[in-house]
Amino acid sequence: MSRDADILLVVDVQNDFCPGGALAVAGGNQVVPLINRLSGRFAHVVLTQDWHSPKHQSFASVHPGRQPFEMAELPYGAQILWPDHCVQGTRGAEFHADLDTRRAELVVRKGFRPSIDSYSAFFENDRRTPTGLGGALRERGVRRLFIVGLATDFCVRYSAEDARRLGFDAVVIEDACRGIDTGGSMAATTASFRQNGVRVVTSSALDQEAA
Ligand code: VGL
Ligand code: ZN
Repeated sequence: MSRDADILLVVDVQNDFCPGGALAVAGGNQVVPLINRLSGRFAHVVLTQDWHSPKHQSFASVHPGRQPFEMAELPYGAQILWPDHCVQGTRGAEFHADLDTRRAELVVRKGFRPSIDSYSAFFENDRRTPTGLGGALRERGVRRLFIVGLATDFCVRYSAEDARRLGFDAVVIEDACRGIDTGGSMAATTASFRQNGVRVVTSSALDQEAA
């Protein structure tokens, strides 16, 4: 697993997605020790960081009368409205204090355009505006991504789908992820992974493969 064509993609392990944060994912903090252990075993580690402008259009607070977790129609399509979270420069947007970021070679910040959300590490939610990660990984000869982090049913899911769409192999390490689960999103994620050829493994199965 230290193959040069593999990377570990660590998605949005930030305070706001951990207990006590603005968009807390149940058990979000529990992935940290496991991800730290995994990152020591990969030759290449890339992080993503949800990094919203203040008054971002994905925030329910900017839509009068709307509540978090409701759906809205934005110019690029349907969008879930979220509590304000991961605002640039805030504590909530910082990586979890125990996440070992020392070996990260690249940090992809996303969601900074005020009018469009970005779940995926590769494309914003119009699914066309690239972040640049696809080109960066291709130029470096990466062929396979192992994906971990928060949240399973949003940023992990969209990143894995887009990785497949771009022709990379995608492996989600499920016990190193936690989900939000709103409106059937976890079930939809399981179905999507199956349909799109995203492999789902446990970290212990990976340990055995490597042994
Ligand atoms: C995420 C909702 C809004 C995620 C980010 O990291 O999965 N979810 N912004
Ligand atoms: Zn966000």
